[in-house]
Amino acid sequence: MKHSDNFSCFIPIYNKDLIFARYINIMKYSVLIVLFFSFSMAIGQSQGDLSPAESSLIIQLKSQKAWDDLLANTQLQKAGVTWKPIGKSFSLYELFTHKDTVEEWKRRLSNAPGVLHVEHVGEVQLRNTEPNDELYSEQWALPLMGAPLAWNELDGARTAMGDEIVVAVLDNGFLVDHPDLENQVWTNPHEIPNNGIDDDNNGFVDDVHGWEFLNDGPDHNAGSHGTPVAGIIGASTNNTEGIAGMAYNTKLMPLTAAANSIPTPEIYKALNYALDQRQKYNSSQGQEGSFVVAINLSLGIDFVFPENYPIWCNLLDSLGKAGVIPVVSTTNSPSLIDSVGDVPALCGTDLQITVTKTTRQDEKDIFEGGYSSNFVHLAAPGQLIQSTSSSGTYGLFGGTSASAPFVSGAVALLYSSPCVEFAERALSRPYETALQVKALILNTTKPLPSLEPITITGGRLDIFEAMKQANVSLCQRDSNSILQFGPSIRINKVYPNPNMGSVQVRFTPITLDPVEVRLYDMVGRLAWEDQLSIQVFEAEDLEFNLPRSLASGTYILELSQEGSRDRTKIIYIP
Ligand SMILES: [Ca+2]
Ligand SMILES: [Ca+2]
Ligand SMILES: [Ca+2]
Repeated sequence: MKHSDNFSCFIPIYNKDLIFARYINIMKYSVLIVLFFSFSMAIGQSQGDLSPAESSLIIQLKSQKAWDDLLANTQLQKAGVTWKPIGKSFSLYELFTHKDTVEEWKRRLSNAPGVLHVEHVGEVQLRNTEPNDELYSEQWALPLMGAPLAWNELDGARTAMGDEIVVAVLDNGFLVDHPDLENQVWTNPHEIPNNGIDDDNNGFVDDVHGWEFLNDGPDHNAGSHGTPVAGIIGASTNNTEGIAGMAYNTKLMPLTAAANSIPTPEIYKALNYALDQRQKYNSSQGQEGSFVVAINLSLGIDFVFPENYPIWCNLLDSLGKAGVIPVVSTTNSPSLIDSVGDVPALCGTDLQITVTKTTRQDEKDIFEGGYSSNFVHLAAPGQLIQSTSSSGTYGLFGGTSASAPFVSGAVALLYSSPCVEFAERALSRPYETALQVKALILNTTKPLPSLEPITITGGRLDIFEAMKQANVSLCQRDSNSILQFGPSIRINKVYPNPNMGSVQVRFTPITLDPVEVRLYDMVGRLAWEDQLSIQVFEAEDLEFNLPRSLASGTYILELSQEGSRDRTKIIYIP
């Protein structure tokens, strides 16, 4: 039935029951519609079946009088727009119009006198990210690290540019058809299954879901170690089954070295497999390979040093250069690893993150877990961890092997940050971007006294804190200013901005030493510099005058202390 919205001008609509009444009346008086076709709508004719409140706007006015004036001066009624008040004291109304005309009404009403704001009706989601997985209530470690809050923003599935995020799981295999893992298993998009051909030319025939390196084939065994590791990283989350995984919705690439004691050549082949996937992805801008962002190594050799295994360290370094963060469990022996030896923990490559374990009490486990203020970056829970098991069910898992997967999952989550610039850089500058992600994880750990002297950060993984800072650190900041780990100077506010010469900067210094202030023009030339002393250690206000000789325009203001710097844009209008 074609119709004109004009008709409804005869039916004052003030509540939803009456909207229904509008429907009834339309049916009843449909013959009248023809008569009112001649009413020209103020902003075009609507088509299609009439339904109540096809689309709606909310309008806020300066006063009730403004609303009355609006009604008098616009042809809201004639055009078939209906409304109902929202509350009495704010001059707020919800307007109902046809979806074809809603944008035009929004534009017109926004410009009308006495109108403060016009907005579309939004759908509000309950901020309940606690997943519905059956065993979630037993997964104490996830809320401790703020995972449910981080899941408000991050799901680990894709980058802002749509790249599918993959974590490689180098382990003794995981049960790929486990009900909580089967949907998370990575599928090689460039390999046709079971045709006996190495379609993507990576040296592995029919490697549709990764590779098993002991028997050299595409089928994986169900490792009693690899299965819980995979589940902690990325079990299907919010699927009413089993557990939640840290990475919520990331793909898991099984790289299986099918034994409990794995010869290093198998490890190296697996590292090469992941490296090849990511290098191809980088060089082809996503046309080939896969976007592997981390490789989980809940494994190692105790009582050896990097000089015994330089090739292993070298491969981890190459992975880092390609943008793959190696996440490594330190030994379960409660030892200072610098002294006793631990590979690959001691490789200490740029990108690697080495993890020890904390207990149910959120303390360093004194009975288990290596430590080092030079090589172990942080801790994550590693005791009484509920995860997927190789029998196809669930069970408790523990040790540093349970800790590293939480960090791998966190890396994957951060790559799903809703920032296009970051996602673009992840392909054009994979190494620098991965360094940013590593720095973000390390800079946002929860400080714990028991970790303070014996790890690099003195803290335990806090993914919510990392998520909160991701938008600033990964997205807006000049990447150079956050590549270093450690205390960093922060510009909190510049005012007024634009300014006419006198600038106040509120910032957080890292020492009481003088701060270097520099101004660069938009092509990066130094326009002015000074050194200013500061008074207090907390947030500090710095006030200075820019030279009168400076041309008006936009500049980059940089504050630096001890190699740490922060920058922001300022506009100077002398
Ligand atoms: Ca292949
Ligand atoms: Ca094939
Ligand atoms: Ca689940």
